This record gives sequence, C-alpha cells and structure tokens, in this order.
Amino acid sequence: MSDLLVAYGLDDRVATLYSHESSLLTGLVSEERTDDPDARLALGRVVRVERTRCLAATAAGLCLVEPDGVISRRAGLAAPPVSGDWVVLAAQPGSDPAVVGILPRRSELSRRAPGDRADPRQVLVANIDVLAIAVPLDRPFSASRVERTLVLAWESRALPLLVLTKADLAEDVEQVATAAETIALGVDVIVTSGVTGVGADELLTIVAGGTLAFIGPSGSGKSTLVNTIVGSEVQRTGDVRWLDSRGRHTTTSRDLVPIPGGGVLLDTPGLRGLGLLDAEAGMATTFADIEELASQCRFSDCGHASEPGCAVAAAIGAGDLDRRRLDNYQKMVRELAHEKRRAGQASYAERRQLRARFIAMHREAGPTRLDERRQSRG
Ligand SMILES: Nc1nc2c(ncn2[C@@H]2O[C@H](COP(=O)(O)OP(=O)(O)OP(=O)(O)O)[C@@H](O)[C@H]2O)c(=O)[nH]1
Ligand SMILES: [Mg+2]
Ligand SMILES: [Zn+2]
Repeated sequence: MSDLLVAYGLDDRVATLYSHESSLLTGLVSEERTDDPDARLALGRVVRVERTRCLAATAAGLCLVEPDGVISRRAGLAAPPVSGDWVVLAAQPGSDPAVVGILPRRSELSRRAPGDRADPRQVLVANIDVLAIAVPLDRPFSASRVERTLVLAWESRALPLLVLTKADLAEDVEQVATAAETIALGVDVIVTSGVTGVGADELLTIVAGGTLAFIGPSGSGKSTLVNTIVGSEVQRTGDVRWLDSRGRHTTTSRDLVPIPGGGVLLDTPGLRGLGLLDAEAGMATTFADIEELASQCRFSDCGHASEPGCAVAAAIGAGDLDRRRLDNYQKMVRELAHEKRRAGQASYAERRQLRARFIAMHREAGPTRLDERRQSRG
C-alpha cells in the first residue's frame, strides 16, 4: 500500500478489512461501471468533509470523492462518511470516484445535533484512538462542561485525554490540573501551550502512530497545538475576543493532518452544543463513583434527595462528593430520558403515518370497514 495511506494511519487491521470488504463490494460495483470493467476498487481515508463532496487520501494521492451520488446511494450507504472514515471507492467515468462502502469503525464520536431533525444523531469523526479534550486555561474552568464532554468521549470508544491548553497564560495551572483530575476519573491530564511548546512531546508520545482528535471550545488553541506538533502552519488559527475570551470559530471543517514522523491529528471546529443521545456507557464510566454509591442506596429508585438510607446524600454530607457533580449527573440522566421518550414518540408518529397510508390505500380499493361503520351510524 502507498506511503500516503500509511501517512494517514493505514494499519494491518484496515488493510485486512479492506481486502475483505472490497471483495464483497466488487459484484455491486462492476455492475455499475460497464464502460470501464478494468477499473478497480480503491481504499481511501476521508480527510475532510464538505457539504456535498469530501476529500480522501488514496494510494494515488488526495482526491475529491462523491459521498452520496447515484452509485453511492445504490451501494446502500446509510449515511455519508465522516472525517477519519476508511472508505471503499469506485471510479466513475467523467466524475469524482464514488464512495461505495464504509469500513466498520473502531470508534465514532457522535452527539445529538442541535435543532429538531428526524434523525438527531450526528457522527462527527471516526476511527479515533485518542480523543483529546482541550480545556483552555485562559478562562474559568467548567467542570460540568468537561464532564459532559467526557460522557461523549467514553461513549465513542476512543481513549479520552484532558489537554489543558494555553498554560503560558495561566497562573493557577496546578490548581486547575488538580480540579480536572478530580472529576476525570481514570483519565490522564496533561498541560500544554502552543506558544511555548510545553506538552507537545508528551502529546506526540501519546499519539504513538495512531489517530488523535482534538475537540473543545472555539479559541481553546486546538489548531495552534496541531501546528506546534506538526512543526508547520498547516492549520489556520484565529484570535480570541478580548472581552470574553471566546473564540471566533476559525476552524470550520474536521481535518486530518498527518504528523511527519507518523501518526495523524484531527483538528475540529469548536463545538457549541454537546447534546447526549444513548450515552449510557459513557455515563456509567464518567460517573462510576456516583453509580457505585447509588447502588448502595436503600431504595433502588432513590432520587438522592431526602430518602432515608441514601448513600449519595451521605457522601455529599461527608464531603466526598460534590453537589455540583451530582446535579450535573442528574441533569444528563434527565436529558437522556427525554431523548428516549422523544425517540419513542417519533416511532409512534411513524406508526400513525403508516396507518394513515394503509387506510388511504384501502380506500382506493373501496370503502374500508371504518367507513362502513361510520355510514351505518349515519
Ligand atoms: N498565549 C497563547 N495563545 C494561544 C495558545 N494557543 C492558542 N493561542 C491563541 O488563541 C487563539 C485561538 O487559537 P486557535 O488555535 O485558533 O483555537 P481553536 O481551538 O483552533 O479555535 P477554533 O478553530 O475556533 O475552534 C489564537 O489567537 C492563538 O494564537 C497558547 O498556548 N498560548
Ligand atoms: Mg481551530
Ligand atoms: Zn440515594
């Protein structure tokens, strides 16, 4: 396989999967490409996704590919690929290659997209080994936001890592690091600065030839760190509003950036919303302490308010658990329950729609029993 694919993270597992998947796909694609029977299927990694096209690294170089054209749809893609995906490509005469398959993902970061869509799940990036959560030291530390991001990170199956950024701008680095370690159970916390280069070597060691994605608020220095690690200005960076230290959403796409010595970084835009969707596993790992305490409460449905024999309330009373952490946990539990109900309602709405369509279909064939009954009642 080509050097470019290796630079974009190709390993034995992907190569094996590809040979397996592509043989499965050959039948489907050759049917579509009657005018060029010799064109073979190719392997690619999605480097960037735009609205209707995406850029993929292939053995032949970087090329634009069509993620949802006719061939892609006929190949049965349930959803277009995302940055980090390994895809199977088929040549199309006169246009960009089509994506005809997505290899099974070893991890995927998804969230509940803002707004009211029929399918609210939005997959952001795929095949990430380490999910580096940028926590900027130039603004107040938000424990609740970090906890929420950790839930999504654990749920993704990638290994979360807390990266405190802009250390050169802060005086309370040790204090924030301790606060971060306290809430991020079992997660490494590292201190970095894109300006002084502190922590860059440590990050490089952690990448270890795999794929590391940065997520975190706008202006937290994600792109700056990518540039520092790679050693050149590959990613554009933006200034921060002096009034509230918020970023200006400089990065607008999710981009894979190869590191010269091996390994891949994935720079992402600052996320505004971090909605949860089916994140039970992420919750259980992030809040293992609370769930362990809750299992010791006298009542299995304890609300941890004023119930007798509540182990969670006892821990708060003893100073072993932060009330804020419990509140944040319970808020997310409610959010997940709400999403579940919503999903249930959607399927109820679908059932009603189906029923209406069924009745309409039968009406075309003649009056339904319901109509007859209505008529007989007058
Ligand atoms: N002093 C200092 N400034 C930094 C550091 N890292 C980034 N900055 C500055 O902070 C601003 C935002 O940095 P970016 O790297 O663009 O932030 P980002 O997280 O990529 O932001 P979005 O792309 O908007 O999500 C820029 O003006 C950077 O120069 C750092 O370690 N120290
Ligand atoms: Mg950026
Ligand atoms: Zn309780």
